[in-house]
Amino acid sequence: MKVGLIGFAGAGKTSLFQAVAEGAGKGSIAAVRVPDPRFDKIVAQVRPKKATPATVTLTDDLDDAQGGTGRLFTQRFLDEARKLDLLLHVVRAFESDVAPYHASVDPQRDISTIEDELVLTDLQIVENRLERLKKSTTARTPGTPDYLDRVFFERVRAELENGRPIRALDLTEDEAAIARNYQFLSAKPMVVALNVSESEAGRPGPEIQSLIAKLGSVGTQAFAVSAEVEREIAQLDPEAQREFLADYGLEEPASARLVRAVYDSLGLITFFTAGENETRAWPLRRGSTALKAADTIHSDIARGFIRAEVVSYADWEAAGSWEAAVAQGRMRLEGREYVVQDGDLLHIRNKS
Ligand SMILES: Nc1nc2c(ncn2[C@@H]2O[C@H](COP(=O)(O)OP(=O)(O)O)[C@@H](O)[C@H]2O)c(=O)[nH]1
Ligand SMILES: [Mg+2]
Repeated sequence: MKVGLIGFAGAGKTSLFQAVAEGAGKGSIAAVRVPDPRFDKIVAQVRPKKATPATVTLTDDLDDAQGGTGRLFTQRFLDEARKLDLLLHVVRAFESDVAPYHASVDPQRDISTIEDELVLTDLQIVENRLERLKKSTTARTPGTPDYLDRVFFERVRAELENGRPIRALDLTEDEAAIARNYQFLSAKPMVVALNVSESEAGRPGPEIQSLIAKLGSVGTQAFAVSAEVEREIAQLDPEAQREFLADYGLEEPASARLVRAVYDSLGLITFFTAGENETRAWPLRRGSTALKAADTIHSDIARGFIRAEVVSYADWEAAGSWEAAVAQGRMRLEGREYVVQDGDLLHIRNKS
């Protein structure tokens, strides 16, 4: 899953990136580990040669949104943003005498400005497409792909004109497929990181809290973070990290909050494969089948799929090991249509 940081210059994108890339700060792409105590327990029990946690790919290589007049997004930004699975909007919510910003600090304004521009960008694509469909005779013939596009785009145009992002619409499977096909930016899930001042690092003020609640009520995950504080903490050794987090009243580092918001927004769950050579945690879209899980591991395993051996995490934990769970009759054999549950341990029997 590819997540890109977007926002104005000086909002704190690079600071947040460095905080969650564990202080490494090398390059602008990082595999951010998904914190999961269940995975840690499985690894401690299995003691595999290699333990691979689930990760989310975070990139900080998009152009800054341009403050002032003119277009907000560069062409390069648009091209890169279309490839992302999720947009993570870093919003400036801290005052500073030393770090410049193009305007006064106003998180709500910045959120609306960026959202409006995403909507406008999609609206132009929709209008261009409708213009071309006007000339198509098949667009007037029910059942043709052009016809379906036209009906869908006319509805989307009306919504976009009212400032509603495509992600806020209830789409059928077919409509969602069209939206994906066109890589609409306002259709992509968005998470908002409110970059607050040091003093609010652990306990954001009432304004920030109500903004988070407001965003949540329209289905946008948001969290507060002090990128500066977290970047400094990330550079410490683990022991000192825990102390400083506690001092700020933080229960977990920024990376954990970020990943949780991303996971929720994308509708992801985690399943595990507990091999002696490699034990691994895998992100998977909620509602996916065992066949899809097999394909996530390797397309060959999906092709040769016979059955999935499944132990739920609760059963694994109660039994203490895979073998014990099997001995207690807790291992189930499931077919390709089985809907994988969060925490399932899977072993795919396959012909490959
Ligand atoms: N006081 C304060 N300064 C911050 C914070 N986050 C970022 N900055 C500063 O703001 C400036 C811009 O931050 P940067 O991460 O480069 O923003 P970007 O342009 O969005 O990548 C830098 O000087 C940072 O040190 C914060 O939470 N508090
Ligand atoms: Mg930057």
